Amino acid sequence: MSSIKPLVFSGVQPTGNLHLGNYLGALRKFVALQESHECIYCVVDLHSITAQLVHEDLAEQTRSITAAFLASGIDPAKHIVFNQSRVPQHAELAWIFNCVARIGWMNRMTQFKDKAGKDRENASLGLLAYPSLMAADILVYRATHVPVGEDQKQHLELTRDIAAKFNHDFASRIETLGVGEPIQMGEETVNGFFPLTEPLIEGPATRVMSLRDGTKKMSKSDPSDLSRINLTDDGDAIAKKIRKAKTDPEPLPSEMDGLKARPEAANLVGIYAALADLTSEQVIAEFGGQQFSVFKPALADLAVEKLAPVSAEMRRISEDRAYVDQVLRDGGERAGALAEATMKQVREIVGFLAG
Ligand code: AQP
Repeated sequence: MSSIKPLVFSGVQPTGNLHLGNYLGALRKFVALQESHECIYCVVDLHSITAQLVHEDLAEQTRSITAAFLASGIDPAKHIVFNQSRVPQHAELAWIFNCVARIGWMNRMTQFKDKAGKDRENASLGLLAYPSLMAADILVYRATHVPVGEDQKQHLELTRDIAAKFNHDFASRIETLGVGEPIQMGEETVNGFFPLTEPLIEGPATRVMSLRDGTKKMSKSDPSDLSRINLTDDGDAIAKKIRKAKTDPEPLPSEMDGLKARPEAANLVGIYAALADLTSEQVIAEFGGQQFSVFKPALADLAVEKLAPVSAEMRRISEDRAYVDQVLRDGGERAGALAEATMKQVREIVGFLAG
């Protein structure tokens, strides 16, 4: 019987307030997948120290992301919610993957290039190795599916490369120990230990853009708060940010093609579609030909209707610190048991002496 079963894993860094991009690109998908899959959702605190080492409020940020998970509708009793640093097997597997992956692979990552900036020599080694830890987060559970935003696609391709190279480099030990599974590699089926994880990147809001610049991703670290809608914003703040969102003077087009050279308009249409569970085509069919003076208030009403209950629930849950900590402790124990089962086999495959 195969021990690789369909399993969803994903994580969010505790590096600031969650925004609409995180919500539509990740959290809402996390919630939907609970119906069809076993899921593990992680607050990836080890990742948060790669770009900036000292965070005065790391513990509070970790609780706040957990509260956002729970407020969005993740059920911590049926699924697993925990913070990464509680399960040291993530870091242990990441070290092995550091020795599997090549420096050239890491140097090509656009997130590393963006975050390291011009002075790459001065970036932390952790920032360079970030995708290796991300591969370990996923593969320590031998997870098969990972819901993420478009920006994480390249890291997931690297996760597949690391899994494939591990399976290849240790092929004979995997065979001898009898711990392999049939893994589909393109047309071929090979005997391997780690699955080739599938990214789940679908829908109209896989890359929500800044409200101030439709060519830049909506991001926690953008200095302008007007560039993003935070999950903690109240109704007035949400409405104000949408009213002030950058647009052009033209009305919305009647055909999708008309959005091609209009990134800000395309972004607002995508956000409306995702919040209303429609396609962008359906939004264009409804609002095509209308001015932004009509579309923006409709979008603001919809955003407030969908986000206000989440932000109220987040505030309520955040006040119950003991409950949030208990969820993370309990999730950490359950995740730790699963991760240790994988690592026992990995240690044997690599050949470390134990016992
Ligand atoms: N703009 C976005 N549109 C769609 N999805 C997004 N995600 C992030 N931004 C967008 C997805 O949210 C999940 C969690 O991301 P994260 O917080 O762990 O890391 P991040 O991508 O670094 O988030 P930010 O907000 O962009 O932070 P900074 O400013 O620190 O870089 C992931 O699934 C991500 O794809």
